[in-house]
Amino acid sequence: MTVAVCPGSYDPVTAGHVDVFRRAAQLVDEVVVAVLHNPAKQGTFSVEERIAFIEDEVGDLPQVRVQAFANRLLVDVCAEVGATLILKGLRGGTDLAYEMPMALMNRQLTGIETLFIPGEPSLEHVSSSLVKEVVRFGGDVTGMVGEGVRAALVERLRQD
Ligand code: COD
Repeated sequence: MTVAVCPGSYDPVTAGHVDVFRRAAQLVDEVVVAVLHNPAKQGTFSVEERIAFIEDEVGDLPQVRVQAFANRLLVDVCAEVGATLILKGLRGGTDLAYEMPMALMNRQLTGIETLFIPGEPSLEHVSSSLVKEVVRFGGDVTGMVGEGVRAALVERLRQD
């Protein structure tokens, strides 16, 4: 049985992330969506909120589960859940430059490999930080995030 981890901060989950989860679920037996802390990012939503948003999106996929891990290395999370792969979406050159050192570091730490799933072109521009910025200044992110996330973003961020 192959278990893969899809790690991220998912603050909040976007349609781009969900596309990666769905495609990952077709490749392995079990996908653990791991909600982790990225020290470079300040959180907008609590971990519990992020998990609930993701669960809303993947409820129809029995092979996908969502779990948060506090103050942990990704490689330790992989060992804990029995994952032999890290699966990540890749949106092009900028993502590659950011992701490569992490992939190599994780491989050096435990030998675990990272596989990249090319981002769906129509969602390449969609990131958690950009959707937050668009909502903050009054733009519409329908289709870029789920309806529950959209409403929560408007409530939390919109400056009227
Ligand atoms: N299409 C496809 N893929 C996408 C899209 C999109 N539109 N948007 C985002 N993605 C991909 C990203 O490329 C990323 O791979 C993944 O989705 C998650 O994205 P984010 O932005 O939610 O998550 P990040 O980049 O903040 O996550 C960083 C981690 C939390 C994974 C990292 O900091 C980590 O591993 N932390 C744990 C501590 C650790 O082990 N540190 C050492 C790492 S070597």
